[in-house]
Amino acid sequence: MEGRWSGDRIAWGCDIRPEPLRRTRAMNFPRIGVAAAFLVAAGLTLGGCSGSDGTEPAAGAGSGAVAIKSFAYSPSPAKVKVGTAVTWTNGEDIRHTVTSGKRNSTDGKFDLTLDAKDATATVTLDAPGTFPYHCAIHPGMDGVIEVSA
Ligand SMILES: [Cu+2]
Repeated sequence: MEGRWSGDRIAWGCDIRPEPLRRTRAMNFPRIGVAAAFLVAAGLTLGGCSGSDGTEPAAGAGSGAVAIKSFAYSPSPAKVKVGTAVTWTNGEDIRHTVTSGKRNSTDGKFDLTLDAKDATATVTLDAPGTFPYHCAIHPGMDGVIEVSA
């Protein structure tokens, strides 16, 4: 479908437009955060328009949204396609981390802290694979991201 200018935006056949980029809390890596926020906005736009351009997520691939609640990550595994931003949102007023690698073999790919309720953190993985992570504060709080090509 061809885009056409309509006022201050390009109309793609649906009225969903990306929200303005919001600063997220607990952003230890501002550059990654801004890029990821843009990817999230773009992803939402495409998701809202999926009927018009025919692009649907691969079977089983999700939006990349992961909730933290009751000392657990949900969903886990979180299944995304390469390049999809994975965004964690802290659902409780307890500090958690999203630390890559297994608990006893942290691999240093990412290490994010979500200080309190509604804090978010985002990572975009550019290679397929299975990426375990954990909360460095709470034993037993473990998650997995599965990235497909
Ligand atoms: Cu935790």
